[in-house]
Amino acid sequence: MKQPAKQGGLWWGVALLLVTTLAAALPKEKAASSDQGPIDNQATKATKALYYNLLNLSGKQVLFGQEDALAYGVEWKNWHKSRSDIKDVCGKHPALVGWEMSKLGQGELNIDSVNFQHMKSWMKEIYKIGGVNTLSWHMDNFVTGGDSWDVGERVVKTILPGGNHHEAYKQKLDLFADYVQSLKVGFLFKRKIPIIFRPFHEHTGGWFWWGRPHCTAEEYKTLWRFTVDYLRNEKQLNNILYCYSTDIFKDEADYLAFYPGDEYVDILGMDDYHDLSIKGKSEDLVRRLRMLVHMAEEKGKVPAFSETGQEAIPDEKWWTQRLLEPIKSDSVASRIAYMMVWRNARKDHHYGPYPDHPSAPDFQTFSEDQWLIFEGRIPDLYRFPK
Ligand code: BMA
Repeated sequence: MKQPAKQGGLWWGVALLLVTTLAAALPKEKAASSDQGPIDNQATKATKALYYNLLNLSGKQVLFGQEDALAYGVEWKNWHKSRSDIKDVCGKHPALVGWEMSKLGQGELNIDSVNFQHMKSWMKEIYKIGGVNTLSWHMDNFVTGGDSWDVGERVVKTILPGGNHHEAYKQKLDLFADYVQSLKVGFLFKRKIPIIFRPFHEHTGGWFWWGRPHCTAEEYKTLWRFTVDYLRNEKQLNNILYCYSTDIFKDEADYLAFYPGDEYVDILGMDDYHDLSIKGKSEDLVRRLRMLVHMAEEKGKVPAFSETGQEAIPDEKWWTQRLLEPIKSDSVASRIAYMMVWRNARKDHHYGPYPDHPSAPDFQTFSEDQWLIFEGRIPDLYRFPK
C-alpha cells in the first residue's frame, strides 16, 4: 500500500537518521598488520602502507620534492589552487611537498607568510594526487622568545620534563596535535592524511637552539623521545612517520651521536647544501649518502635526502649534472626514497627553477628522467601492494 503523502516526510527523517547513525558507527581507520612497520604500531593502515612503500621504493625510484611548492613561487603568491613553479616549468607538481609549522598558534601565518588554513588545502591536494607531505618546525626559543636561530640560552634542558618551560613546550605540541588531527579527507568516512614529521632538524650544525653545541646528546635524545611519546601515546596521533635529519656529518658515529634510538625514528634523513655548493664536491655528497643508506638499511629504516639545493642555482646544468648524475649513478647513494629542495621565496632565495630561470630547460630534462617521481607517475603509496 502506498504510504499516505503525510508520512513521506517522516520516512525521509527516519532514513536520514539511519544514514547518520550508520556513518557514526562506521569503523575507525584500522591499524594495519605488517611486520615491516613504522615505530607506531597503532599507525593507520595508510601510514603503515606509506612506510612500507617508501622502504620498497628504495633502489627503484626517488620521489622529488620541494618546500612550500604550492603556496608561492618566485614573484607570485596568494591563494592559488594547483600552481607551483615546478609545474610551471615541467607541467607536473613535485611528488613530495614540505611545510613549515613555525609560528603555529600565533596567528594565521607561518614564518614565511603561508596561511595555516590554506596549507591544509594544499596538503590535501598533494595527498589526493598520491603525493607525500612532510612537516618541519623552526620553533621559537622558549627562553628568550626569539626565533630558532636565537641560540643564546641552553633551551633544550628547560623544555624537558621538570624544566621551567616544559608546560609551554607541551602546549606547542598540543597545537601541533590539533593541526595534524584535522588533516583529513573524505566526507562520511574521513581518512587521516599520513605525514612525515621532521622536528629538530640539522642538529649537527650550530645555527638552531637545538643544535649540538647548545645541548648534550642525552638532552637531545630525551627531548626527541618525549616528543614522540607525547604525540603518539598522549595525543594518540597515528598518522605520523618520524624523520631524524642531520645536517652534514663526518661518519656514521657522528650521524648517530644524537640518535634517539630505533624505537623512535622511521626515516633517516640528511640535509646537505654544503656538498652541492660551488665549492662542494660530488664525491662528498655521494660518500655521505652511502653512509646514510647503509645505516638505514641496517636498521630497516627509510633513507631520505631530506633537504638540499643551491641558492639561486647559478649553474644552468645543476639539475642533471650536480644533483641527478652523481646520485643516480651510484648503486648505494641512489637507494634514497626521496629528495627535497628548499623553497622558492625570491630571485635571490630560491632552490627550485621557475619559468625564466636559466636552469629551467635542464630541469625539464631532469623531470623527464624516469628514475625521478613527479605528479602523474606516483605509485600507490597509501595501500599495500596486492
Ligand atoms: C630558511 C630560509 C628562511 C625561512 C626559514 C624557514 O632556510 O628560507 O627564509 O624563513 O628557512 O622556512
